[in-house]
This record gives sequence, C-alpha cells and structure tokens, in this order.
Amino acid sequence: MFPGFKKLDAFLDKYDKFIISTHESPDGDGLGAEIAFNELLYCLNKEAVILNSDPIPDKFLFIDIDNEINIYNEKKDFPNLEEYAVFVLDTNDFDNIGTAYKHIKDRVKDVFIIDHHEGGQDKFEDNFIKAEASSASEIIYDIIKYYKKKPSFKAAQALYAGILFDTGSFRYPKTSPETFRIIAHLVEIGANPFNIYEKIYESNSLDSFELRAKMLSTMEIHFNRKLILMKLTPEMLKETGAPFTEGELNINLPLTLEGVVASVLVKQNIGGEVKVSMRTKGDYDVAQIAMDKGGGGHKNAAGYKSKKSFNETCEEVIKEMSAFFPAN
Ligand SMILES: [Mn+2]
Repeated sequence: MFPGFKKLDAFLDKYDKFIISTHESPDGDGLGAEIAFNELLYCLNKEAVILNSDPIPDKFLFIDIDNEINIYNEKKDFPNLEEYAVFVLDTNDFDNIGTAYKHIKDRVKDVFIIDHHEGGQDKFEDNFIKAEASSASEIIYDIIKYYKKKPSFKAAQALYAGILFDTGSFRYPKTSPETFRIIAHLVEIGANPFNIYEKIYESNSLDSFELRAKMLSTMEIHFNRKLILMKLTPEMLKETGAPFTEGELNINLPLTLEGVVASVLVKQNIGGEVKVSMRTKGDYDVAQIAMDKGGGGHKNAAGYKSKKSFNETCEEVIKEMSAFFPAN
C-alpha cells in the first residue's frame, strides 16, 4: 500500500479540527480536491473548514454547491486558529497557499501535504505525495476509498472536474487506466461529463474572446514554424476588460497547430511584472531555461519572471529557445 495512507492515518488520529487549503490562484484540481476532502473529514467526524487566499474563478463556482469555500480576509481574524491543523492540497509547499500563509503559519498546530507534483522529495517522508497521480483529486478519491466511504454527487462532480482539468481532458501522460476507472465510478455516481466540460471550457466571456483576438494578432512564427510566440500586455487587458488569468490560458492554442512543438507567452498583468511561460511537446525541456532564470516548472511546461523590459524579454526567450532548433 502507498505509504501516504499510514501517515494520513496518524495525522487524523492526532487532531480533530482542520483547515483545508490549496495553492494561490486555485485551479479546478485544487478546488475539487478540497470539496471532496472536506466531505470525507465530515464523514470521519472531524471538524473542517476550507480556507483559500484567492477567490474561486467563475468557471469553477459550480462545484462549490454548498458555498463551503471561504476566502481568507486579512482584516478579520480567523477565530481560534491555534486549535487547527492544516491540510495543504495540490501543492507541496505550504507557503504556496498565498496571502493566508503569513497569517496562519506560526499559529496552527501542524501541516500535512497531499499532492501530486514533482519535487518536494524532502517532504515525502511525512506527507502524502504521489507524483504518479494525475491530480490531487485522484489522490483524494483513493483516500475516500481507503476509508471505505463513497463520494456524494457533490464530491463526485468536484473530483471529476479536478481530474478533467489536471489531465487536460484525459490527455496528459499521467492519465492512466486507473484514472479512467475512477472517472467511470464518478460518472456512475452522477457526475455529468457534458455539463462539467461546458461549465469549465465553454463558458468564456466575450471579453476574454476579444482578448484572445488581440493576443493572436501578436503571433510571431519562429524556427521554421516550430515555435510560436504571443504577447499578453496590460494595454490589452485594459482595452478588453478581460481577466489576466483568461489570457494566460491562450498559451495552449499554438500547440493545436500541426508541426508546432513550442509555445511561448510573454505576459504582464496591469501593474505586474513581465513573465514568460513556455509550453512544449516532446523532448524539448524548458524547465532548465526557467530554472536558470530563477523560475521553475516541468519539462514541457515552465516559466519565470523576467528582469528585462517586455520587448527585451521576447528577444531573450527566443534566443534561449533557439538552442532547440539549430539552423540547418
Ligand atoms: Mn493538480
């Protein structure tokens, strides 16, 4: 049996009141895992409260059927914080939960991480970290089974949304036969594939569509059509009124083109820093480029914050990527 279960047993034996949190700018996986895990703790006769630093993106609001996700408010003290232990889901860094971190880190009793990201090997011993899992939601499903409980419709829908999101609609490499067995069970319980997909991927605003048009118009084609660079500027955000996070998702569009193996997005939020995101297909490892510049990520998805101007950053990243595409 995976060693994380016994560690979780011990943690649950030790405490009775829990805060559940996830990374800042939460995504479908973190949120779905939180809702299902909150239900499990309730079934195990524990007291739990979900507490995030950032609001739920609109397209994921539908999974929070009972409004159980609370947003941390710096100005309002969280009562009796000292009585709680914390579960951190979908990140292996406690300090990655966002603004709530500095307010709660020295006051809570203890912390336990449930996550599926690479890295964090030093934390493997005392937590539940399973890098082979497609998503934190898949791990939470396994945990619910381990405690011989069954997800409700609410939890099943939340877990389905989490797995759908983190597997890129069942495409990414960690999508396993086990992932599909879990999905089959969640659908049996009532999770509706059509409705969930529509809520997450087909509920875009006109503003974000206009932002996409502006971003596409900045497209630069490099290295014999293998790499496409796009820009997301504060001006575009002001002109369209679309949220930055919606614009960021457009990085995936160039990879839908035949023959394109790398997509680069140079982006800046209103009042924010210049950032670079890189996505690749196949054997083009962008993690090293990102790490050399103080950023991070995985082989096929990585990013960093730039210290240069917007245009200099575009030139710099093309120069870095040119190593992958030697001129012939
Ligand atoms: Mn995840």
